[in-house]
Amino acid sequence: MSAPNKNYDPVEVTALSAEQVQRALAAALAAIDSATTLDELKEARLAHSGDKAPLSLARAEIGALPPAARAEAGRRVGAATARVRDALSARQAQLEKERDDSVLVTEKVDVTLPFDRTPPGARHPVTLTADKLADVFVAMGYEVADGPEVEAEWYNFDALNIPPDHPAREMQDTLFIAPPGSGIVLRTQTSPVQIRSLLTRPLPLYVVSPGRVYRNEAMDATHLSAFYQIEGLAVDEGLTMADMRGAIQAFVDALFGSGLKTRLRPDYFPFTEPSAEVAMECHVCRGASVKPGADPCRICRSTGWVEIAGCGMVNPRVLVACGVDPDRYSGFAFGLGIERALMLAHGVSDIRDTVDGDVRFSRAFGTEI
Ligand code: FA5
Repeated sequence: MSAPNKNYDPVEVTALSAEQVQRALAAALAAIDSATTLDELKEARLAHSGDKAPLSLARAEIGALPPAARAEAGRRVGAATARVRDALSARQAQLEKERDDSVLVTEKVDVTLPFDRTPPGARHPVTLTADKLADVFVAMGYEVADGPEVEAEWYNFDALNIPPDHPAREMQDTLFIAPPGSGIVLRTQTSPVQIRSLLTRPLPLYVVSPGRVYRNEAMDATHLSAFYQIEGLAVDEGLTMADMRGAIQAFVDALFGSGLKTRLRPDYFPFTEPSAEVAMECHVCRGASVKPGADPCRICRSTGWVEIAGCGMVNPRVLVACGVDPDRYSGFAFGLGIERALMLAHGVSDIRDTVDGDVRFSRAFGTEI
């Protein structure tokens, strides 16, 4: 069955009069003209050229006009619509250009203006010296080992053959940060890393350990209460003092250039036996200041030698404390102060310059800041 016919309900349509078209056109042109931003122009476009705009509605109804009226209405509305379209695109181009011009002005970057940049910073000369020394040993196959600055007394003293009542505990004034009896200290030397390495690493072992240490000492031109040391430890079968001598010569060559003699003289450290004090030929006067009548040398105080490190063969008691068989293994260890080495290498007369934080000190080392 077919659907019932729809009721025919003719709508009477009249064309916009010339006057109405003119008014709609004038309103559109005024809105386009007064749009000062692209957003305002977008609104004007919607209002005067969108589907609901008077001219658009009029155009849509042209087809419903009596044939005789269509041509005239079409021309009138078409011409007005074309003018609106042209005005819109002209204004669009104009506003886009204004926007681009103002962006060029407001976002202009003057690359010739003086800059005010936060300096990126750089590594401190003490760090550079520590790295340089560690690198010498890494190149010889040593590993870099680390240890805590807050250390157990057992590692800092006992295992290093310094029991509680040993007079050697007085050699390094200890800073305690926990109640007496807690067994916790600020490490006074990097030597506890020897113990930590022996207890955790397989043999043979070759380690170097730079790090900060603390002592309850008054600061003066050659003493700090927090300073850096670098420790070396080698434990293997058949190591002798000749091997130790070679290792020491390597770091002297690296820091001061090759050709300086080194000298070992007996010293005492509880954790090495025998122990020695390492001195090197004075790199400034090369011994000349010792001769009668020669100019004095402030670096070596005219002795011809400067002390640079402590060293020795690892005491068998230390090996035993770490479970290492002293009949099979032997070792050597050495330790030196990094600030003191830096002072010697660069002629710094006051160690406090290394902790003042004055950037002029660092710049003198060629550090780029
Ligand atoms: C020791 O600390 C030993 N642990 C070194 C060692 C390691 C010996 C391995 C044998 C085997 P000593 O207390 O001498 O030794 O200190 C070593 C170096 O630290 C000194 O030669 C010196 O360069 C530096 N040093 C010592 N006290 C200070 C201080 N207050 N300020 C700056 N540097 C210091």
